[in-house]
Amino acid sequence: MGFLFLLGHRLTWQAYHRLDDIHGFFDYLAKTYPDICTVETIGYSIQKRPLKILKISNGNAGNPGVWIDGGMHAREWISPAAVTYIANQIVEGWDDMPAHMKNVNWHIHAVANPDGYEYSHTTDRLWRKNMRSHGRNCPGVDLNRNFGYKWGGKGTSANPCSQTYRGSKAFSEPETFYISKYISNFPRNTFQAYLSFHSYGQYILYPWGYDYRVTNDKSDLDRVARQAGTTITKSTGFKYTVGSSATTLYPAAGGSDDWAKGFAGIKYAYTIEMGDTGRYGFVLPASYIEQNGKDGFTFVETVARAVTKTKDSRRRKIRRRS
Ligand code: 0X9
Ligand code: ZN
Repeated sequence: MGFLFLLGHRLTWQAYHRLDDIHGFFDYLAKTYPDICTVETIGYSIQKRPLKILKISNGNAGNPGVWIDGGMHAREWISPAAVTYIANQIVEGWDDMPAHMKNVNWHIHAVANPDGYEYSHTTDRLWRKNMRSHGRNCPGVDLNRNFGYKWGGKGTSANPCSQTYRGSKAFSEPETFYISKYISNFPRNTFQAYLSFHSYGQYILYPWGYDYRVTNDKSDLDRVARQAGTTITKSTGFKYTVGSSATTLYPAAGGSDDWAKGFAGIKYAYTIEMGDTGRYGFVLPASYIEQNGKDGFTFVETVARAVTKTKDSRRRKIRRRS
C-alpha cells in the first residue's frame, strides 16, 4: 500500500473494484486535497471492516448537508461505482464546479455494506445482505429493512434465511446503526438531502416505502426528481421512472430513505435505482459504469441545486411566474 500514497490510487471507472481500492481512493483524495476532503471512519461492520465516509466541503459549516450512500446491497456493484464516479467528478472538477455544488457539505459513504460487497466478489456474486451470522447456515440481514422507521412492516421478513430479513430489531446491525448515529449527531436540519444508490431498474423513488402513502411535501420531491429524470434523458438518453417507492416499486419498510425522511426529518430523501432495466440486471458489465456515473451525477447536481436555492431565489421565481 505505502508507495501508492505517492503515486495515486488504483480506482478506475472501467472495472468494478474491491473495497481496498475504493477506500484507498478516498484516502488519496484526502491526502491530495486536504483543503476540501476529509475521511472519517464512522464505525465498523460485523466483520470489522471500516465504514468509511468521504467529506467534501468548502469549509462553510452552514452549508446544507447532502448524504450519499451506495453499496447497501452487496450485489448492486454499479452503485459504489457510480458513487465514487460522482465523488471524483466533484473533487477533481472542484475549481470549475458551479456554486450550487461548492456550497454543499457532502458526506459520501460509497460502500455501506463492506462485508457483503467483498463476499459478492469472492464467493457469491448475487449476495444481497450483510454478513451477520445467526448461528444457522443462512447468514445476513437486509440492511434496507433494518432502519428504525416503521421497522418490521410490509415487505420485510422475520425469517433469517429470507433475502429481506429485517434483523432482530431496528438498527440491530452496525452498518445501519452507525449511519443513523452519524447523521443524528448533527443538529436537525443540517442535512437537506439523503440519497441512497441502488440497482437496478432506473427509478428515482421518494417516500414512503413502507406503505402506499405519500408525504405532505410530495410535490416538492416529485418536482426535483422529475427535473433530474428529464435532464438525464436529455444528456445520455436514459429514462428514469419517478414516483413514490411503495406505489412505483413495492412496499418495503425499514428502508434508509423512509428513516431519513420520517425520523431524521431530511426533506429530499431518495432511493435511486441505477441501470439497467433488466437486460443484465445486477450483473451489469463495467462498460456501463461511465454512463451510470454521469446519470448519477446529474441526479446529485439537480438535488444540490434544489437545496442551495435561497428563500430569495425561490421568491424571485414565484414573482416571475405570476
Ligand atoms: O428493496 C429495496 O431495498 C430497494 N430495491 S432493491 O432492488 N435495490 O433492493 C428499494 C427500496 C425503496 N425504498 C423503500 N422501500 N423504503
Ligand atoms: Zn438495493
